[in-house]
Amino acid sequence: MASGKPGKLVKAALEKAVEKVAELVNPPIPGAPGSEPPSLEEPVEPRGPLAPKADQTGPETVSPTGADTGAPQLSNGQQGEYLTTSAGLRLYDTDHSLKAGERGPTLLQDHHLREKVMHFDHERIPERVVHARGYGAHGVFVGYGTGANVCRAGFLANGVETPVFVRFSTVVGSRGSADAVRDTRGFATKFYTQEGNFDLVGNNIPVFFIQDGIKFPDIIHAAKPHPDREIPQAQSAHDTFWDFVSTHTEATHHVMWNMSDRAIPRSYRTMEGFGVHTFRLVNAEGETALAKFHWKPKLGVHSLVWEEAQMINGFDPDYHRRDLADAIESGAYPQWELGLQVFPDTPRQTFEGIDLLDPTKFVPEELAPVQPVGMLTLNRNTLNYFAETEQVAFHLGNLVPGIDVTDDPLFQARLFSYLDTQLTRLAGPNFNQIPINRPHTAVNDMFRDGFHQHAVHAGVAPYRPNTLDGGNPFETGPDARPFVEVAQPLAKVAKVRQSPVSFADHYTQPRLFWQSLSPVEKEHVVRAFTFELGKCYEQAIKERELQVLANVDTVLCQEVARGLGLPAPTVTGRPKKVTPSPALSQVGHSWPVDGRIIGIVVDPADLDGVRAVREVILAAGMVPLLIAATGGPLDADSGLVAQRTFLTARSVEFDALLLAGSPPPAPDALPSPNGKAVVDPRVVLMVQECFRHSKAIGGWGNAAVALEAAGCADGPGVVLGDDAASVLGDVTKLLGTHRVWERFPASIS
Ligand code: HDE
Repeated sequence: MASGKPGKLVKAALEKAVEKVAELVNPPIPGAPGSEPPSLEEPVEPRGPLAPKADQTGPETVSPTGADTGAPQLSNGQQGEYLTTSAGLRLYDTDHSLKAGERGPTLLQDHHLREKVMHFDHERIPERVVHARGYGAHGVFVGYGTGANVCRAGFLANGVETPVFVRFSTVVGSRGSADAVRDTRGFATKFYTQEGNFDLVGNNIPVFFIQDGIKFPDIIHAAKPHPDREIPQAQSAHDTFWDFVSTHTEATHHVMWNMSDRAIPRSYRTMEGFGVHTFRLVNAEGETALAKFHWKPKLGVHSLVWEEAQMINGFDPDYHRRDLADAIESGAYPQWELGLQVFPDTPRQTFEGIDLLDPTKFVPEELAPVQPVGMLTLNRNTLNYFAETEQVAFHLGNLVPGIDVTDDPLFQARLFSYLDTQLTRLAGPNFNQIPINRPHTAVNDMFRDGFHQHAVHAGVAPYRPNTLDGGNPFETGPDARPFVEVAQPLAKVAKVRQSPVSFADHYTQPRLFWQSLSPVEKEHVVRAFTFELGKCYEQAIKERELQVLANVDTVLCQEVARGLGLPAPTVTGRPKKVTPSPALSQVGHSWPVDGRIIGIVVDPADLDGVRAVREVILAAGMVPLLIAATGGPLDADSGLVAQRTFLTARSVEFDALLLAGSPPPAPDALPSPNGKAVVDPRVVLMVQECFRHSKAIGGWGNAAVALEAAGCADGPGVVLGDDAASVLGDVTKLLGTHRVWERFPASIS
């Protein structure tokens, strides 16, 4: 049948091809809510649930007792075309309750109304008592085999791939609090190994506030909002926090890190992770070693600046979770190398004079290098936040053969707490049967019953020894790699409520940390202390903390005292000399730029330049966001679309800013005070903020006009040129070093 018009199939194929081409020109910016764009009208044709987005998967479909069910990934989700009750009964109406007449009272008989509202009433569970605000993703860990000489854990063997789930978090804030607050970040990893789940529940700071778990309720009560007014939310800049840490000086080291740039990470992807405690490792020969776990991000360690962080908390409270999800969706999979610092397992359990059982101390990498043992890649977003990220339950007692605990008193208390807390949070003892927590290996624990029992156990004899169930389950013999605690000899001791003398030095390592920072990082620490103490009401608390700082470093104390308008006290102890650890500084390196976001202020006169630059940015694995006076297509045929407008864009969303010109004030701009603005004031503000936050800025065409209007025409990290491509090249190099710190030379040396 020869006809001039294309047939239905050909037409569909053509449309698909056009879509594909459009996608290549305009790859989707991550973050679309679903896998298909919605129709304009409400659909009426019954169909099954939509497939998830390509970057999303749920937990693997193993049974509550670890068997591979072979079930399709989505078998745990909604099924079928039709609305049903939770018992599978199809419903014809879910919008009207059953009433005695149109205007009559609702009938108790309405089982659907009661079930729907009953379930809704109980949708919330208690948030975590700490680390309530968090975000998770799935990934894979691949062992290098290099850890085998010290650790026999199977997942560290060469080439072994282990599925993992990672949850990042802040500590202090509630579940709905903002991401970019000044706080320690949690970095908790569940490895679903063939020998059972191993949970590495660490932080992005290598030391902790307290040396003994019995103090945990105290530090957390002090850091959480004041109990009378329940303010402030998710921050330490208040009296109770500083009251506690200024009196409890073993917190000083952790406080130093919290006042540093480490506590305001640019992204979860640019954070280090630390197991904090010393672990005891065992190799195949049964030899033991002490070790600390480290996660090293492939993108380097990179932070926000404080003003930027505060703005982000208003403009985009979901900044870190959005960043992680978008990076994974766009294929910029974040990676961390797992590393070990290994120490001989001596009876004193010290290394170079550092007590390895004291969690307020770390071992500088210059003394014990971090040896890489494997690579973590996060490559899948969750299907459902609640089912996965909220219900995941980590536990330090989830250990595998080859990894054992030490007597660090913080570690010991945690071994109790993580199990205990789930009883309330996840309502009962069966939380390991929740899909995200299920091991990927056989479970035969003889635990029975309890709330939310998912397993359906056969047999009559859940006890040992038994003969009625054929003796099952059996204990594992020594040849089959059971978990055996290291038979650590104990000294002749008395029962005491005391810490070892070595735990009493609270200042040497905080000084080491301070002295290892670059001038600009020191300046940030000074400002953070001054900000936080400046927010306290009580003079006595400020003075007490200044005394603590005097014992850390004179310059630090003097600078903070000056900002607070208080006299600087003098040192009371005898400070020990320290050797700085250059590895602690975040400044002075160059890193990959994957997933970094570049804002491009569009000039309609130079769409070719914009398109060319955009393509290079995409090819480099970064994300270009086009900013124009109004949203939508930039012209009829270029295929370019503005993702942000002058109204919706704000500098904090970008790592660098490019100006393709100097757009005049758009119709929705507020008039300038003198009525003479030549550049849109929102663009001027974006330039000024990027400049203040030490971000790279590039421009071509008549971009100089906007830079002049912003008062930022020159200075380090401002690149002006005629050729868009070479401007972008220079800006990309600057991005590799994270910030243009030279722009504002530090006053502290
Ligand atoms: Fe935790 N901690 N912690 N903690 N912690 C919890 O467990 C606790 C400590 C850390 O994403 C809770 O399931 C005590 C150090 C992370 O789900 C709770 C002590 C480090 C997470 C608990 C500590 C951490 C938690 C709250 C002192 C770094 C989030 C909900 C002995 C090495 C895990 C939960 C997630 C969560 C108790 C000290 C890291 C209450 C008693 C040190 C990353 O069990």
